[in-house]
Amino acid sequence: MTDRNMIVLHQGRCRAHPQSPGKRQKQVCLASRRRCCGLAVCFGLLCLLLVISNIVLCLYYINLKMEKDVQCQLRNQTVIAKKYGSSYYYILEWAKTWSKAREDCREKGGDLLIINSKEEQEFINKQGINTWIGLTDAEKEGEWKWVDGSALTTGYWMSGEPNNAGPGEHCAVFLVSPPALNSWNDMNCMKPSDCICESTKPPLN
Ligand code: MAN
Ligand code: CA
Repeated sequence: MTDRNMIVLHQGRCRAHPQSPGKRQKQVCLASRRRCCGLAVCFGLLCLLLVISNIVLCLYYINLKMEKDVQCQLRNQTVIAKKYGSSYYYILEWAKTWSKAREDCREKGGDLLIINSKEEQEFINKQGINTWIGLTDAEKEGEWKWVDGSALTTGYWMSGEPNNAGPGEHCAVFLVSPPALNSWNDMNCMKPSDCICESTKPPLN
């Protein structure tokens, strides 16, 4: 006869089977209770395991989502690409140093903006964004050169600029202004500014 044949579970309590002998009944009952407790503990542990795995999965998902958001923001960094004349102009948001701005422009297939005409100067002014331009005198003070290596011929400096006023004022920044034709300042290259890049082809993603 098996244990199962000798006990009856009645309202959660262990009762002897009417046909089982007394002492043996008690032992079987105890064993059965232990087994019940064991099962309850196992079930509890299983539940705990499920809760923990749910928490881990949730955290993993949140983490993934955050990473995705950052990637999206990075991708949205290139705000516009406008065609003007034979060039594309695209704006890199988020202020950065002159060198970093240049690096980011180059990564997208262009370079910092070069202003070759009065019309281009006015076009940039209309964009309403203060921006680094691809002009520097870092090699030799007062000798302004564009990033393509050409020397500056016509400059649209603000009145009194370039004045090399503070340390590291070796990079030109375009400050949106009326009048549109006087908007450049030489500024410390390490200061942050937004930037407009220029390229002959649409910017790379
Ligand atoms: C003032 C002027 C500029 C100079 C900046 C530096 O605006 O003197 O020439 O570049 O300060 O912040
Ligand atoms: Ca200056």
